[in-house]
Amino acid sequence: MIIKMPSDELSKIIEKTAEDIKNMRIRGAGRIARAAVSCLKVVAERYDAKSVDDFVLKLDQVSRILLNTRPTAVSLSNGIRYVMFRVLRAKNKVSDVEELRKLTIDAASRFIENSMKAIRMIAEIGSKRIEDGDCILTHCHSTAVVEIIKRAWNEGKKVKVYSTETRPRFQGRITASLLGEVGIPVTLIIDSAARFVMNEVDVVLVGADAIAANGAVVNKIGTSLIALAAKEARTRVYVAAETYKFSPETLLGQLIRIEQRSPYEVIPEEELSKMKNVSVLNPAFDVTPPEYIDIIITEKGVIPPQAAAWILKEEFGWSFTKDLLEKYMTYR
Ligand code: RUB
Repeated sequence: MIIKMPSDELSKIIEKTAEDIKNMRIRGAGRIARAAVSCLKVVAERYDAKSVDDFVLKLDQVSRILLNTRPTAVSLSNGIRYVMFRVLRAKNKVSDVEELRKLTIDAASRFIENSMKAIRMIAEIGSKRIEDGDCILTHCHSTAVVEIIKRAWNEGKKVKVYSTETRPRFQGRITASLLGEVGIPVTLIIDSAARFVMNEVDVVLVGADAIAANGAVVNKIGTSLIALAAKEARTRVYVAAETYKFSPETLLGQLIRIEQRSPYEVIPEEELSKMKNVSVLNPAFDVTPPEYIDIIITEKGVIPPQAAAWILKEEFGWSFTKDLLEKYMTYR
């Protein structure tokens, strides 16, 4: 049964989700996408719409609020598109708001279910690429990576892990504690120690926030330096990413926007204010070129980065230009 909610209460839920994503209380590309789509689902369930147009307008407004939270996570825009594409396609065909409401709730639930299933598949496929005795280096905190390593461990592979602390927000501590909890030996290192340990490492395994059509991977700042050190040491680099992290815009030559965060994540405001002529640059992500990546592990299987365009074709079809612009790029 649909329980409608007063609009100010609903606004609070929307604002809280957007704030939680922006402030990184909800973080990691997959979780961001699921949280945004869950928010659309709550709006669909609870908004007291006067008409079909009013319902669509509300979903559209909420989509835009959510899209403004973290610009790099393509999973977020792809999640919103997944739902909104279906809403816009059905809008003129449904008999009333309730029919569209149901369709929206179903689409949102399906995206969330598929996303959870994708992580399980990635864990299953990715763990096959880990061998007994492997030393794995990871950076930041990726759910997909943690699930692969845990699965490999549960299959009896005695791995050990180096986890970078991941300045400035220290997500590496989350990775270390999640892996440590299940018994995996983890060594926390400062980010700049990656090259120091690289000769010992068998596999660098990282997640992704976005993947471009040419196979370039956008992930936590520092990933590209680690990949560079890995290439020098002839260490393999694996990326674990659900297919909804692949960016359709990049097929049309657009670049993925890199989020710039507050300088005060790097240095406290009081300290910075005492310095003369010093400013701070705090990009949240960087781009690792495809030549530095051996494989991308997706829920559809393992691909070389050069096959990223194939994944996009599977997801979005080959009509890159007019259709793609009209159907998928309204929400970005
Ligand atoms: C998180 C990060 C993760 C990817 C993949 O950055 O870079 O490697 O998002 O994560 P932030 P997942 O902490 O700034 O969100 O596999 O969980 O989607």
